[in-house]
Amino acid sequence: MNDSPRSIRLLAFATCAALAASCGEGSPASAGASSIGGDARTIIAERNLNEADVSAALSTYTPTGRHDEYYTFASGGHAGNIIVIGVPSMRILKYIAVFTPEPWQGYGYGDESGDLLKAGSRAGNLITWADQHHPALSESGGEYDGRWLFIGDKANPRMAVIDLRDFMTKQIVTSELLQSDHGAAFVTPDTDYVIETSQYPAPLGGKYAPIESYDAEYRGAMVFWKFDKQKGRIIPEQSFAIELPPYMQDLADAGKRVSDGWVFCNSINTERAWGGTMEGKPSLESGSTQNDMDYLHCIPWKKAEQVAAAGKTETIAGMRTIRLQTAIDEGLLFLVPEPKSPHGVDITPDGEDIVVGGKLDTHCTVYSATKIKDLAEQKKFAGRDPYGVPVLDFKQSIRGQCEIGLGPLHTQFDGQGNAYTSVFIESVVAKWSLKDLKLIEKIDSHFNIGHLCAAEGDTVSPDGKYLLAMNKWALDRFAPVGPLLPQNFQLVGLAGQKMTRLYDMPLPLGEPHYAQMIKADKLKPIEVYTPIGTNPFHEGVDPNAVTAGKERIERKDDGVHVWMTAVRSHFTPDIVRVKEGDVVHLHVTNVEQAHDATHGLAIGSHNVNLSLEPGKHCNVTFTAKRAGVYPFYCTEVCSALHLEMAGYLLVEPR
Ligand code: CUK
Repeated sequence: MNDSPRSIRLLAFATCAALAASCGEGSPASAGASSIGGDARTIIAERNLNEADVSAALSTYTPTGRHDEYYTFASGGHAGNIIVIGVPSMRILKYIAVFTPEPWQGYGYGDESGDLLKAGSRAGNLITWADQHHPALSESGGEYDGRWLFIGDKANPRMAVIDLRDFMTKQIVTSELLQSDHGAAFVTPDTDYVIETSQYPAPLGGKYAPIESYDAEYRGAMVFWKFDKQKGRIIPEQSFAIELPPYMQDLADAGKRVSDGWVFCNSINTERAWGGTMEGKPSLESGSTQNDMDYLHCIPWKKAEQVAAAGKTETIAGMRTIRLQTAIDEGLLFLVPEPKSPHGVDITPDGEDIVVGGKLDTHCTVYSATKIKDLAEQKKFAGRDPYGVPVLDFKQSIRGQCEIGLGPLHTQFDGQGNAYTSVFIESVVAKWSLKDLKLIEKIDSHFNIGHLCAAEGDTVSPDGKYLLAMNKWALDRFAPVGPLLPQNFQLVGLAGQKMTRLYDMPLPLGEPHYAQMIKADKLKPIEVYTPIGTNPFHEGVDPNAVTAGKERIERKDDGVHVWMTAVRSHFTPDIVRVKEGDVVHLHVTNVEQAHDATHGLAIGSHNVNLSLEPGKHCNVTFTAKRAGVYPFYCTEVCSALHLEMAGYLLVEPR
């Protein structure tokens, strides 16, 4: 940890040069015998490595027991989880279960985690997957504070709250106001609100309206989920939404510093195309790309918060909603043209510049928050959209444009005045200067980069140093695994004169889209649950927590209750007798406080699978439908007598 990557790199070059000199050119490795794990010089020759390879290896290699400098929290995409990755080692540290049941963590297999997943039901359906795009770390004063993480689900618009003390999902909320999201999650600089914006317009509140009434009945909306930092929970009753015109709102970013109090959101399909290729209409793809300009949405959310507090809302599907006309009347929504099918909108560390990448454009357009606010406040409008929303003049709103390359998407910052933009079609990361909007350098990505993520790169004080290129295509980068290929995360070093590629990491479980990278020392994870009997989903000791000596089995009106403890290497009780058809309520406490002394509890044939970290309490309810003898046992190797940590569920016939 005391060696900076830059000094490591310099050392690497020095070492390499010395090695190359002493090796002599093309000195052949001795045939047959391998020197892997032996002499460095020979390994370099044998593995056919060059200077850059060795430098990259030394920049990321992390000896045993040494911790990473950064955590990256990447969306797990379709897998509905979060991937925690150490940087620079690129070692996966954990998957955090969010929207999908996860057996190792017992997530979705106990009463409370089951209820959590049920809270994310939509249209009466329990949903067991997600399409996660954008994780957002909680912020204080525009800095990551290491306390919470949020993520949305594009397919089934929901918002999840993850506690970074125990890396567990604590809450899932959803509103039928929206039928999809994409601009989610984004937080305001003090995490007062977590923002979720719809992508595909639909009648608000989960209603039906014919698609022919798209212009009149279909709408977008931006939801401001109120986050209570004391409780660590979203408070749906204190949340509100703003109705938006039926454009396809895309990514959003909350203003900071100069632009604090505002949120900016892209849109595509301002043409309001809705497909119908088999009904003689143009495809959505062609219908939505007719206009040269779409609209950046500029929303003063602090003002909107006051309008909502004044009760100028209508409750739709349980959500206090500021209707579009009210938003126009109260000065809560302004549009600014933005070039052709924009995608990313990212605000500079000082909050002054709003960088927009156009998928079908070659520029990043840099808007000025000050100019936009002035035009909005002075009501200097260039016109109105078909819904009467004021439109600001493009030229008067921008500071300039930077010629980037084909298909700029997302931008992050290094705190040294540089911006880094992912360029999808050209498949590069472009580094450019914010001061004079000039391109500095490009580095190839393999291949077709989507998002990128620099160390604390969207905060008020980015660190530079590392950047993660999140590539959609891997093609030939890894050993072939059939037609479905992993994504490729490429770690890029920013500390040197030039950007350097340090590591390729295949990501084989979903399309992650976005990640955020935070300095590791900002997190303060707990080691065990204290006091013993803590229920992580309730906070505090569970009313059914068990202490040693108080284990018991009782038959009650609602079924058989079993209060059980787990400790190396036994469950108490280890025989559970019930009758065929009984509802069984199992209350299990791991009464240990030793670091990493985790037990599991599996009961065969009953879909019961708990993870019992030290001090944790779990409740699970199941029905013993069929008479029989069912062993139960600990699923985490916990001691030399782990195999003996077992018991029997005896289901007697009626
Ligand atoms: S993203 Cu969601 S389509 Cu560029 Cu933020 Cu991948």
